[in-house]
Amino acid sequence: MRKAFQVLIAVAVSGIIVAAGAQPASAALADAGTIEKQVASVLDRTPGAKRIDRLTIEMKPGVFVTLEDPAAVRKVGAKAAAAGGIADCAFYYLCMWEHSDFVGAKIHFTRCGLGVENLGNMAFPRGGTWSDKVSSIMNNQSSGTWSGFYDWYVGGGWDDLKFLKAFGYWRDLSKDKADDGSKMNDRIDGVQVC
Ligand SMILES: [Ca+2]
Repeated sequence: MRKAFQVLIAVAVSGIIVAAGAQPASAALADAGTIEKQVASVLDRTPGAKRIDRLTIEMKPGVFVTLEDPAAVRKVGAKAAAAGGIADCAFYYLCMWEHSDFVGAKIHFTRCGLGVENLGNMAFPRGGTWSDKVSSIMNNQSSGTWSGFYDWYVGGGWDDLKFLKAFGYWRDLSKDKADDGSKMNDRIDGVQVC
């Protein structure tokens, strides 16, 4: 009797989990359409780029763009995402996100010695480029490796804003200032990875 009851409970609970985990077919289709459209847009605007998985495009050797996964955002929930629950930056990488708290589209780098990489040449998944879009950063390269972040000034040159040593991160650039006291958020145009 007791055992049968437990089985019933287990079935009922698993039924609930399946129901909660399922998403309407229309949402899944809309996600797939959004993802495919963004991947196609980045590939169209980036000669030599190649897709390496559902969400990730290699822009050129050592430079990757990862789309935000709409289904993952729904699953984690806006609050958990806002708390920085899904910071996803592999070891040996420098990662930069569209939004604070390491969410939104991500651009990540793993090659040294390339000088200042121009974000104005990197296609952003929903149009435009990565210039003036970065709002959080994680430096997860080899311990002690420095990365530099730059603004392009009107006269034509790189203005260094600030440097970040591995392991380190800036969770919300709207709360950080450049070394000269000016703003950091939505301002970075160039990055010296290492
Ligand atoms: Ca800028």
